[in-house]
Amino acid sequence: MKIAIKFILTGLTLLLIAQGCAPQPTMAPTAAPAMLTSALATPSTSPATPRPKKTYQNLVVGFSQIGAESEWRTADTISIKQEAARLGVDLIFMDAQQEQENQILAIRTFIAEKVDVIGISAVVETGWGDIFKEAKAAGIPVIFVDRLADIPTDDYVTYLGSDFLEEGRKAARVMATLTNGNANIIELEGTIDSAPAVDRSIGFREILKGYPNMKIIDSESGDFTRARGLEVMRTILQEHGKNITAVFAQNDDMGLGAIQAIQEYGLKPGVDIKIVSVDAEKEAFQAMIAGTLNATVECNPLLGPTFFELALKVANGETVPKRVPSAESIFFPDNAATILLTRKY
Ligand code: GYE
Repeated sequence: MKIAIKFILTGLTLLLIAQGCAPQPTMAPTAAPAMLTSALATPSTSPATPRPKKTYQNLVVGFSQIGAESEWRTADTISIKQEAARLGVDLIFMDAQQEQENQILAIRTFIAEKVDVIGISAVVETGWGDIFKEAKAAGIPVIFVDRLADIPTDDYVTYLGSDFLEEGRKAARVMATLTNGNANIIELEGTIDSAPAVDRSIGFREILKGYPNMKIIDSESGDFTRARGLEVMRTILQEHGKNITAVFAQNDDMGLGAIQAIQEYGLKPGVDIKIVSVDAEKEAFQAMIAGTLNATVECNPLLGPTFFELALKVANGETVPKRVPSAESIFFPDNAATILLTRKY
C-alpha cells in the first residue's frame, strides 16, 4: 500500500515537473515565530484514531499553494518553506499553478499519504465539491492559510489570514482623501471568485456609498499579475483615456503594471491618476518613493510561523481559534524610504 501511495505521489510530482512547477528546494531559515491572537476559540478536529503526541520533528504537513502569481505569493511560499526547515517539519509542498484541479489533486495525494495536517490557500472560493469532507472523513485536519474556500465551517479547523473586506474599505477611505471625494475610478480586480478579489471589491464599494462623486467607471480582472495589470490597463486607457482620475489595484503587482501602462499613455501615475493598491511589497515602496503610487494597504504574507504553530496544535487535538487574523496597516510615500529599509517582502 505504502509503495502504491509513493507511486501516486511520484506520479503527481512528475506531472507538476512537466508543468514546470516542481517543488522548490527548501530555503535557509530566517522567519521569526508569531503568536496566535484571536479569542474565538473552537475545538479542533480530533484524528479518527489516537496517535502518539506529535512534535515538529515528526509532523508531516501537506501544503497546497496557489502558484507564484505575485511577489506576495513568493514571499508567502518562502515563509512557509523556511519555517518548515527551521522547525524540522516534513513538508510536502505542492504548487497548483493557479488551477483548482491541481489543488484538488494535491489534497487527494495528501490524504493518500496520511499527512498529519493539510494546509491550503484556496485559489477560488467555489467549486470544491466534497474534497474537504474527504479529508475530514480521513481524520486529517484542514487549515486554510491566506484564502478561505466557501465551504461549511465544520469542514475545516481554522483559517489564518487577512481581513480582505477591511483592506477594501481602507483602500476606499484613502482614495477618498486623495481625491477629495471626486473620482472616476478604474478597479483592477484580482482573480475572479478568489476570496481577496470578492471581499476587497465589496469593502471598497461599501465605503464608496458615502461618496456620491466617486464612481467606478470600469472594473476588470488582472488576475493578480503584473503582466495582466499592464495589459488590461492599456486597453482601459484606450477606452477611457483622460477621463480616468484614480485606480484601485487589488494588489501591488497589478498596480505596478497599471503604472507602466499610464506612463506609456503619456500621463503621470500618482499625479494625473491617483493609485492605491494592496499588499505593501518592496516594489510598492519603491514606486511610492518615485511618486508613481499614492498608497499601499498592507496584506501580510509571512504566515509560515503561525501556520506551523497551529498545525502542531491541531495535530495533537488541541483547541485553536477558528479564525486567526493578521495585523496590518497602510503605507504612504512620506515615510516609504525609511520603512523600505526594514521591509521583509
Ligand atoms: O493580495 C495577491 C496574491 O491572497 C492575499 O493573492 C492574497 C493575494 C495577494 O496574488 O498579491
